[in-house]
Amino acid sequence: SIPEPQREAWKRAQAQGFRGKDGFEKELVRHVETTLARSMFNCDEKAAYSATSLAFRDQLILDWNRTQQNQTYRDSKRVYYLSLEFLMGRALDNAMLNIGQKDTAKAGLSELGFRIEDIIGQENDAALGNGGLGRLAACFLDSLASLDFHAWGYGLRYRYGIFKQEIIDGYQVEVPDYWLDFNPWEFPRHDVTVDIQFFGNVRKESKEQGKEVAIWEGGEIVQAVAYDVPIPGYNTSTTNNLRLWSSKASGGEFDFQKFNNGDYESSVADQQRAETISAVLYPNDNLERGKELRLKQQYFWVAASLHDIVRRFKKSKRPWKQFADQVAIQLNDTHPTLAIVELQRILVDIEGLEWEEAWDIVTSTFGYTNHTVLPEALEKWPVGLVQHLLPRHLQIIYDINLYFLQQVEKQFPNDRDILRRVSIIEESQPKMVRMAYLAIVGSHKVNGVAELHSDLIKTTIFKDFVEIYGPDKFTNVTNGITPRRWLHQANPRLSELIASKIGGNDFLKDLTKLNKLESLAEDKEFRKEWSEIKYANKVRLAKLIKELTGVTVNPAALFDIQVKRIHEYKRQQLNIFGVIHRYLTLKAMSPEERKKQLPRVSVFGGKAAPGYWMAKQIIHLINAVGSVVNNDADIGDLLKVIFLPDYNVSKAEIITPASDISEHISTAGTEASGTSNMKFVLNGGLIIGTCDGANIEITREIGDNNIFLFGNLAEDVEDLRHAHNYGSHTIDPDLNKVFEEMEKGTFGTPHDFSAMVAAVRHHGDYYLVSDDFHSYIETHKLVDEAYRNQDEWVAKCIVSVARMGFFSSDRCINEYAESIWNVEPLAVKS
Ligand code: GPQ
Repeated sequence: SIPEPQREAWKRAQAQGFRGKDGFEKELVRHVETTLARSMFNCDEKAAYSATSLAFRDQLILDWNRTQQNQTYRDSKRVYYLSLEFLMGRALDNAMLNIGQKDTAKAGLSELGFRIEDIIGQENDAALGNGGLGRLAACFLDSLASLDFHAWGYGLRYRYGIFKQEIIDGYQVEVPDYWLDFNPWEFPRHDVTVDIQFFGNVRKESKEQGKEVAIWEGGEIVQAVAYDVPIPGYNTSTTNNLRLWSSKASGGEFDFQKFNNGDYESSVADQQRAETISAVLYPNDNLERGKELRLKQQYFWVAASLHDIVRRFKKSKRPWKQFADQVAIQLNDTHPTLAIVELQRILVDIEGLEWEEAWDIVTSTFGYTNHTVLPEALEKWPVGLVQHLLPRHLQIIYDINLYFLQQVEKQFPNDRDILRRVSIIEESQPKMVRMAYLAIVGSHKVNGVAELHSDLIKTTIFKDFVEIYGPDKFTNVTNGITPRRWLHQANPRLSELIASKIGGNDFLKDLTKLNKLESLAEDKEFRKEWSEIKYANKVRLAKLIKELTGVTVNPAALFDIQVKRIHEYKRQQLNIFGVIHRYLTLKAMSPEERKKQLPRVSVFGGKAAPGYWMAKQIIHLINAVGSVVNNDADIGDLLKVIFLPDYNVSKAEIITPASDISEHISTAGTEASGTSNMKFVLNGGLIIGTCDGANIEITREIGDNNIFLFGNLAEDVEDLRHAHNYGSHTIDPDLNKVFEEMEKGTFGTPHDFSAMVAAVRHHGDYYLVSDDFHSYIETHKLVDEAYRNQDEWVAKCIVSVARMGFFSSDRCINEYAESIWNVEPLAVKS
């Protein structure tokens, strides 16, 4: 720190952001000419993007500095959101809007010869996530900053984000996403490093008074380097931090010892091995595959983050018993569960606390969010692997389990089986560590992400734990989305129209204010403006479709959209079977009859995990159906089937505002919440969906006459599955016709799709596609009918938007703050 007498000079020289259009232009040109070493003679759009971003980054970092200084000075309780995924998308547009300087930039760029949309379009998405879970984390960061919470995100700085998807001959091909060639949004902190240990042995050493301490030694060290990403709040100077860790060989660039011994190649190999840890995001959604490198990633990230958090706490010189008053750590799913073990290790082995005292601190610090009930997604690690990689942690896990089971045994003295059921160690071959159980035992609160989901975890996968801890440990926080990105940024015209009618932009910070729209649903003039915006958004999507697939679609058609990860439980197969049914129905009509039908565009988008064969077959079928239907002269505009390649956040910003209807049709009880359902409704689209996840609460909020619900209920799923396997299983006759057509070769080699058909006919139809098919088709008929009455349709859309206030991620962050973290917002004082 600079001594007092010199501080005046610092203050005089203080960095200042730009002001106004001229100030922005000056900064932009300065960055082009100095930072980028270019000039007006070779400044292309990429360079203009870079310079614009640097100008805004400068602005953000000044606010970031002030926020961090302020938060350090106030030293109030901080929230740490640990997530292996942050699906941020693009930063520039968001930064401009949150700072409130987009118009300035637009005018400045225009004077300098650029269109702002082209410049925004230069940015690579920061795609450090798979789907909903990662995007939720990104929305939460936006809300935490916008609401002035003192909060940091911690994650990994993957060199490769989620792969880019190409469609070749109708099949998904994965291409690496090397997104870091130029990333102006991160600040490398080469001075903030943590050494992370792996492997080695544990030795016990006796200390005074017969006390034993564990010493973990040997093994190897990998260095974690911090990269900070500023997170601007909307219309506030609070700028929070997302700290991403990157792995590097420890001891500088490489091992000089080895180098001097003439072992140059192996020192380079060590270096590369260390760097592999943060190299790539695992591309699985709702699936855990138990790879050693994934466990290494988890520990590397968790250990670096905890070291950082503890270091910050220790600076305040408070006693340890105040730790949980100063620190709340939220575990985004079980991926960071080792943080529980690591904090216990730090407190007991390094800081010398007694086990019980340490454990009290640990359990008061952590909260755990569960995002799925799917068994294949629940993390388990082989005991042998944990033992090898983290020998001391395995001992601590065993001790945690021992004390936990002793307590359970006392509580249920006559129940032997409960111990087996709830043990953190599954006594299988090989033995496994059940991470969700460890997360529950080590946290003070466990939450699901929608009401149905939170009820389900209490009655199914975590039932025994409700018996043990009582129901209060388990709670619900229904997911939400940030209206800044998902309305204001993605749909600027709608945002502007709303603002002009309800008295300004306040709704972007208090989304319940949208309710003032409700009375406008019957206003003819307003409905017209509303429809024009929807139409323009559809034109924008039609353009993207043309660019990416070559297919021309009619923007006047009903746009029916399903975009999300491809998964059997999300049932894109139900959708495409329904599309085939529609095609067959149209083909069977006379030309006169056909003329009366409503034109439709069925849009699909989403990535399949590279190892998920069935999901890839579904993509192939969608494309195969598209190439037949889109080229059938009998059909023309009446039906188009589009698979949009490489669905990501920036494409979602174009797709979401353009839907008339979107599909959220998971088998009841399988989709924990879903969040794109909220985005579509907020953008004035209606939805067709099952009684699952947040669809249920959306229905409660907007009214059941504004949503198209269909299908079996979660409570009936088990019986239906049982009947498929042990009774007679008859397939819906309309679905059978669809299958027969596929088997005739109408969409290419029948063999290509035989597994998808067999899954329904012969393998128990686990996802209830046949059971729900009839009501799905019937409900789509209702959609067509409703769409014909445009006045009523638009009124439904307006009323729905008016009632979506509940689904802001601001509401959800306030709930976490109150019921789990016990923190209050504190704005930066200027
Ligand atoms: N979710 Cl476990 C993911 O995106 N990936 C995962 O690995 C798991 C859950 C989703 C979940 O499927 C959605 O229903 C939720 O809306 C979302 O998490 C956020 O909670």
